[in-house]
Amino acid sequence: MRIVLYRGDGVIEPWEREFSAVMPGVETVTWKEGQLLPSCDYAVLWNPAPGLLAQLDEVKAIFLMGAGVDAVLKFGEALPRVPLVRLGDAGMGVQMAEYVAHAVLRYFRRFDEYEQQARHGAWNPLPQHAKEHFTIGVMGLGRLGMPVVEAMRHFGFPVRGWSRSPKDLPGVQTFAGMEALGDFLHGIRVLVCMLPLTQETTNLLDRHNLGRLASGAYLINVSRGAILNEPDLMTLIRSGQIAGATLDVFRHEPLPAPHPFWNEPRITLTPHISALTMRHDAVRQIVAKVQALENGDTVTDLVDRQLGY
Ligand code: NDP
Ligand code: OXD
Repeated sequence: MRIVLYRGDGVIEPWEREFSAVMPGVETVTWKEGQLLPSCDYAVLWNPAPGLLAQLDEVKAIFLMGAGVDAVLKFGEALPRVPLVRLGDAGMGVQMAEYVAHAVLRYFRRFDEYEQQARHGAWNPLPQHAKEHFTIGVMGLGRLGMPVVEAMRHFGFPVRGWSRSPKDLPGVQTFAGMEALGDFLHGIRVLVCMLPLTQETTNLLDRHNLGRLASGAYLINVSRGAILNEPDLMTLIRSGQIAGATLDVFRHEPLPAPHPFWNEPRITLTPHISALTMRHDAVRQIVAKVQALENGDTVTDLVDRQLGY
């Protein structure tokens, strides 16, 4: 069996080593712009180049080294019509829960304000927020959204969830579809975005929708930058309607040097690290799916090209 491994960032050698360790008989090949690819059974990719995609019509499936699929679906008809398989949780769910729990608790327990106070030598206990009014809204109740919901429930916050299709989750107030978006957003204190980037979700977090949150609400975006209208967020933060944000993803990454987010103290930035691909887990998951396909079995985590995730 031959598998082509490709990453837009070129860091492929550790993946080759991991595949050889888990699947000793497999031949892994790499690809460089302009090369003719030998016939391969499968492709395992992240941020692929169009020149490679054009040579993958004959593979049995394309596996992605991550959970987000927007960077491949953007190729539209140029993407070979073969099964496209994203990573499942593969160790990312717990990382998302850690990241979001940290950002929520930092805001809820006012650690951000205590950090500022400490810098000025101020010993000044602040009034505690009332948890029963501190509703956390999670947009996207998928593989990575659900561990976040569970973490928030663990801490006893009132939790709302929003998804495309209706869900029944114990202890969570659920909302589904665009028609329920207004009711979902109304009065939320912390909004967590865990949605995939699709035609429907692009620019969803704009002035209008963010303006529906409770006054002084907080935003956490860990999914994709283009879901957020960045100038609208700046306007709402400057006006005080939004208290601040923790952002891990941006419309342009790395975030360009002159971007106003860099100099806004109410925004905490991280460089797209909220849930990293765990190579060890990812390769084992992909290899198990390759074996399932070879045995004629179905696999989970197939991408629905119509839905865009
Ligand atoms: P899933 O596909 O498992 O879940 C997506 C969720 O979003 C589902 O609940 C789905 O609803 C909901 N959804 C999709 N479209 C809409 C819509 N139009 N309206 C309402 N709800 C919608 O995705 P994951 O949880 O695995 O991942 C989410 C995203 O996180 C990824 O797409 C990726 O962009 C991002 N990500 C970011 C990382 C980082 O480090 N920053 C790392 C990994 C992923 P339904 O349940 O009805 O289908
Ligand atoms: C992913 C990501 O989608 O790293 O896996 O953002």
